[in-house]
Order: sequence, then structure tokens, then C-alpha cells
Amino acid sequence: ADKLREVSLKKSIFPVEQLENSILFQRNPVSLADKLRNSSSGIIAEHKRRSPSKQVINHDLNVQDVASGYQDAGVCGMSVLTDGKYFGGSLEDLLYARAVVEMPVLRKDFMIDDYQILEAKAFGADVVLLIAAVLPTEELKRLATFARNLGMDVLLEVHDLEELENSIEANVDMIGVNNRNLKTFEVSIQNSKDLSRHIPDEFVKVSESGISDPKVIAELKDYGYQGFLVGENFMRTEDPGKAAKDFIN
Ligand code: IGP
Repeated sequence: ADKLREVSLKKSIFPVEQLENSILFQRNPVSLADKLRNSSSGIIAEHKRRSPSKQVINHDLNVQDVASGYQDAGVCGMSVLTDGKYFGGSLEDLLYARAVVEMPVLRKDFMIDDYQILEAKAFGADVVLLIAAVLPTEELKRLATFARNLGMDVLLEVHDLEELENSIEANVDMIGVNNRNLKTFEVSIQNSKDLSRHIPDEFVKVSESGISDPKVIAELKDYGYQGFLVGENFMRTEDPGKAAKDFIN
């Protein structure tokens, strides 16, 4: 967790007032939780160039092409990695994606302070990710409330029962179960299945990582999942939008 926290200690580039006065900051975020509750596909499609587990996934694509491809495929939301060091992303990627899609966009990063949440909103995000493994419970609650007060949705990511139980009171909209263990990179869909009964119904359940087969989605729906975060399976292809479309249909 300390290492992950280190990742996020980037320089603050814009003064807070400048973020708050930006045009995108005035925009009303679109709720991803609402979309997931009312959609059948439940797919949140991710833009990710590389990752610590796979190194290079895809460096040849233009983020706007990927975003509009996802939009044409009819996915519910888009997730954009903004961490540069480990995932090859940036805030510009978020901004460029926002410019071409109407659907809710998630800023996927290791969020540890208010400033990053303001930044997320100013660069067009509708949703932020908070990772239980990275944040002490009190901090998690505080950041979640901060984001919700800005009208944004919060996706809380947990990997195990302990994290879930410790963070369940946080003011969040969705709980994402990461199938990938961030320490060992091992992926197991069973993790989503095992944790599902411990997640109260008021939260939209999202299963994250390692999803590469539509059959798995059908199984996870039986466990109450309404959201499915898919990255690599789309991004490793030449045309992620087409991959998403084929996956949904
Ligand atoms: C997507 P995948 O296996 O479909 O590419 O996974 C997403 O779940 C994964 O990128 C992710 C992630 C994270 C990345 C889940 N939690 C936290 C960075 C930080």
C-alpha cells in the first residue's frame, strides 16, 4: 500500500481555483451507478496502454479512437487510466476521452487526496476510484464524501473480505471486487463470487479484472453483479471498440 501511495504523489500542476473555474468542472457528472442499474450489458470498458502485470498491452492506439469505438459498441461507461508510471496514462487521456463520449467516465488511478478528485472533475471524470488497499478507512470515508459532494459517483475497490468489512460504511455508490490480487497479480473470478453475498444490496456490484469471456458475465449476473470492468481483453486487440461490440453481442 505504501508503494501504491507513493505512485500518486505527483506534482500539483494547476492551482485549485483554476481547476474549480474550468468549464468541465461546472459540468454535471453523469451517474455510472444509475446507468449500470438500468442496463443489460453492464460493461465498463477501459483504456490502458500497459500494466505492471502485462507490461505492454497496446501503445499504437489513439485514445479518442478507442473512446469513440467503445461508445459505438454501446458500453455503459469508460475507465481511463491516468497513472503514467505504471500504466502509461495521463490526465490528457481523460480529457480526450471526455471530449468524444457522452457516457460516464471513470478516472482510474490511485487516488489519495482531495486535489486529485478536483483534478478528476476538471478533466471531465464523472466517477472516481477509491482503493481500500491504499487508503486508511477514515480517509476513504472522507474522500468518498468529498467526491459525492461534487456530484461524482464513487467506485470503491476491494479485494478481500477484510477490506470490504473495514470500508463498507464509506459513502460510495458502487463496490468493485478486484479479481486481480494487486500483490501477486493472480486473477480469480471466484473472488467476485465469494464476496458477492457480503455486499449489501444498496451498492451496485462491479466485478473487475480478468474478464475475457461473455459466459463469465452471465455467471456473475447470477451473483448479483451489474457492472463488469474489462480492460486488457479489449485493449490488446487492434480495434478495442470492435472487440467490445463483439463481446456484448
Ligand atoms: C481491468 P483487465 O484485467 O480487464 O485489464 O482489468 C481493471 O479491472 C484493472 O485495470 C484494474 C486496475 C485497478 C488498474 C482494477 N483495479 C486499480 C489500476 C488500478
